[in-house]
Amino acid sequence: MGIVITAFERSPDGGKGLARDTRVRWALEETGQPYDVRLVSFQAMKAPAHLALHPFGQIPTYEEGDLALFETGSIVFHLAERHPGLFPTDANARARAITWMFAALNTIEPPILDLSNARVIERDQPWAAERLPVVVERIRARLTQLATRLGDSEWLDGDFSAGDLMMVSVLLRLRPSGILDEFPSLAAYVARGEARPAYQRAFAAQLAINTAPQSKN
Ligand code: GTB
Repeated sequence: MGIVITAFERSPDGGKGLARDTRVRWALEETGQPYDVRLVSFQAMKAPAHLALHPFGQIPTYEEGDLALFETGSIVFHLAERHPGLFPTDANARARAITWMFAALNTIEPPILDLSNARVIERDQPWAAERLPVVVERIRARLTQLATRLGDSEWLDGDFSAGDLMMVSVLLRLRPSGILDEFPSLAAYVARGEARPAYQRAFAAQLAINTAPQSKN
């Protein structure tokens, strides 16, 4: 069996590429791995067959032979480790690329997720209006630090790596908020990521699914 990932049958973003299968597709494209996609509905995600693959009932999952993975960090790490294209060969540079993957997922993504939660899930809470500016300021503080480190470099540490793939993927989620545009160097960094042919292929593949006419069954 080749590689099979799961994705939303219909992403709530309508194909903007913000659902997390896009970063896995991107890693597969960067490493030149062919893959198939199994589309799942929200209902199917919570059913036993999918829960056996993903204990939290989410997408994406990754299957390759008898290996089943969940968590995009783990999936991208797996691909970067097994195939050339996403990790440097030098051991220390590789360790730093892994560090940036963790930084993206553990330091930058959490406040960005807080913003989504504040805007959507917590919107009707009596304290929502007070919380929102606090969350936005926390993001700005992190982006200021990240922009300082990036400086005028093309990528975070030498050549493009899995660390950049993850960081760009995480930052993309901010674009609809307008906050990314407050940081021109980071907006340009994200645009460089999006311009990569592998990203373009990944984006086009998820867009095709999310804009295809829906079956009436
Ligand atoms: N930590 C996990 C990982 O990195 O793999 C998180 C996985 C995750 O949150 N998956 C989401 C999911 O399955 C889809 S990506 N949610 C369904 C559920 O939990 O029931 C999150 C997402 C959803 C929608 C948009 N959007 O519409 O813009 C963006 C991102």
